[in-house]
Amino acid sequence: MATLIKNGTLITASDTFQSDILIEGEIIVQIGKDLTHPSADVIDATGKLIMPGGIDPHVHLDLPMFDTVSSDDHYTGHKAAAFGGTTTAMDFVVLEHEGFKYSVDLWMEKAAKAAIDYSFHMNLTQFSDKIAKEIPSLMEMGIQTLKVFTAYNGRLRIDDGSIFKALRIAKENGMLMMAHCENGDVIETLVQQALADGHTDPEWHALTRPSWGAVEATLRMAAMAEQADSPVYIVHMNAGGEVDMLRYARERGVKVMGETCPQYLFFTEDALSREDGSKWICSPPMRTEMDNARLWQGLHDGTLQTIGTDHCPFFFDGTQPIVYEGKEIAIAGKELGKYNFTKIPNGLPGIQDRMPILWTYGVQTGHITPNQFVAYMSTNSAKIFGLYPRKGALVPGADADIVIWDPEKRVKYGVAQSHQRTDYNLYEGWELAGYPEKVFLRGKLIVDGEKWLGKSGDGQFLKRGTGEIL
Ligand code: DUC
Ligand code: ZN
Ligand code: ZN
Repeated sequence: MATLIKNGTLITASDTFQSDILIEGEIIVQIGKDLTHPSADVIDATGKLIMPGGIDPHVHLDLPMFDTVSSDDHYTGHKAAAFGGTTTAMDFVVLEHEGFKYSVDLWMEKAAKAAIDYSFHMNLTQFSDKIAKEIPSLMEMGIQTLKVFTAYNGRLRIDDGSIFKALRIAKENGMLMMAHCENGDVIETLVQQALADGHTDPEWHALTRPSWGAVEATLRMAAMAEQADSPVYIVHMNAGGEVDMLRYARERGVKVMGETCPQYLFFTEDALSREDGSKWICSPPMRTEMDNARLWQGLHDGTLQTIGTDHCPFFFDGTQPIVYEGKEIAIAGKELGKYNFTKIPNGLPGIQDRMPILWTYGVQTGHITPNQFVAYMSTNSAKIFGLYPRKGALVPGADADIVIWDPEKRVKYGVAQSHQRTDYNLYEGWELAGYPEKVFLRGKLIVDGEKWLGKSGDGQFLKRGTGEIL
């Protein structure tokens, strides 16, 4: 089976040019002008933009949290991703006491229903000599990344000494450490104090997680990475001061990279004071307009490398079912913390929203160029996470993960347009100019306008090798 996409404008991380693309089977085989093929399906892409499928480096599908689970699984989350132009998603494996292999097998079972390609990062939430010895086995499983937490004392956090040892092991094995940067000790103290003082509203989520913790933990991670001579990738950067720390460290040659997420670019902690404030509860929290602006600056000048979503949706009101693919479904959500902000499940929807929202409100507004858009949405993640040039590139030999983008399409966005399995959307009523029209996963058309042509099981697990340091 062959598909010939004619007369589109290709946008890559470095160039913009008119060209045709020929796909045979799952692969891009030719890029050039005036291509022909005797039997290909021909798509006229005049006036359309052609980009590599998006890669979301940070999602949490089917993740147990508090007394519930994130409301998108590896099928519904992937379907939503595809409608937003994303064809690869990277999820985080929960480390069980039985060890890495057991934990990965569990996540593989959950992900068997995948509808786009996917890979895993391993949460390194326990550390011992035994675990240290087993870390290299992750590379054999195709998992090149470990995530550590400097917050969530007694649950997910490991101490700095263990992080430092793990950084050295990562370095020896060509692996990459990812870090969730906040100050767990300060947070624990502030949360206890807030509850003792009777503060239970959502705004206290942000007030008990000050941005200074994120800033100093980012510098601390960069410093440990430098001392271990190992790279580190800071996830979900949310504070302007974190961008400063990243810039400071990178200017000194430290191999530190950074990811931000749309919610930290568009919203502030003020959202938590709304009547429906729990919709915006995520960790780390959103900050101030000044932080939004400094994160944009970090993207504009290339201090940051990627935009992920941290997609971890919950229902706003999980007592009221919604209809998804013709069936009613309700999953306990934010209402669990109605009387106590510490019981509100942490996380937001965003896997479908990321590319359309960033196109209109990032590219059209001049914060980033179209080429930076492709770099942040796809190519840089492919490079950092060891998938390039199979993914994230429009070149012969690459997987034919392709988005045909209609720059003229106008959409009033919101929960009605979204396939994310939850009852709200953060961008309700936002006007979009430009939207994905057709999405290919390894040569197969899976989204055609409003039509879903993908299916559960279409997605493949991607074994990853050592990536690049950007
Ligand atoms: N933050 C969230 O808000 N949800 C899931 C995990 C995380 O780090
Ligand atoms: Zn995190
Ligand atoms: Zn996360």
